[in-house]
Amino acid sequence: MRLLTAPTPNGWKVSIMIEELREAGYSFSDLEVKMVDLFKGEQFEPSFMDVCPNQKIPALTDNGFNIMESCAILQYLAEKYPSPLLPSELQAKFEVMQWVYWQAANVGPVFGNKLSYTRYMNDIEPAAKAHPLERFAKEAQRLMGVFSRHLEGRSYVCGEQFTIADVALYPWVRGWKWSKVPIPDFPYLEDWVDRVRARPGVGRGLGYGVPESEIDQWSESRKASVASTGGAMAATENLDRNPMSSAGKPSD
Ligand SMILES: N[C@@H](CCC(=O)N[C@@H](CS)C(=O)NCC(=O)O)C(=O)O
Repeated sequence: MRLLTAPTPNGWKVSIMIEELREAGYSFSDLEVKMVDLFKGEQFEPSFMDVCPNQKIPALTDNGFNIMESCAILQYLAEKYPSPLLPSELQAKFEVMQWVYWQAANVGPVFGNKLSYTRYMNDIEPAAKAHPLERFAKEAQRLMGVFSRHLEGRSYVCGEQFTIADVALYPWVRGWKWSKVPIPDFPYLEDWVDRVRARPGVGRGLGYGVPESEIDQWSESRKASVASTGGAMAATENLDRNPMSSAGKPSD
């Protein structure tokens, strides 16, 4: 099995999953982890695009089968390696899956956009950022309100059992200081972040591609390096990196 990843929220979902499955007794002795250098643009190289046509990490190859999209990879691993991370009974399973979909459709894109306008969009005037910043900040706040209300009386997303719904949500929510989404405004989120962080598998998963001393507290030089990587990736002109773009470009 080969994991193509990078030290980012979507990448950490899968590395946390692998380490949680190790906690559940699976060995992953054949696992090869390849760090993809997003700053150098390795996600646009043909060898990466053969595995992941969407040009974004993470991606996984398992016995010749390629799979992309972090949450699809979580479900694939959860079904291949049965454990309490994903119940098999239909309704219990979909109690988990609805939150996985909620993360993929809402928290990931909204936090990603909020983060881009907060930290990375240095090539545009502050006035041009004002509307998207307000929009994504308000939606991120609304989502965290939904999540906090749901967590009342629960240790994890689906009750007392840690599942792939927690795995999918945690890397984005833990980065609230970086994306400047003030989760301390909500009563149950910080406790959940601390509870998830305390799990040994989660700690090891967060260490993929990151020096141990920087797992919880980035150095100033790391912040600057992540900001410049993010800045290059978020730049609107770089959205055009599609081999078909000149042929397929819509006219205004
Ligand atoms: N929906 C995708 C999103 C993946 C994604 O946005 N990955 C980012 C890193 S967190 C990436 O590879 N960015 C590179 C780029 O945008 O060029 C997933 O969940 O896997």
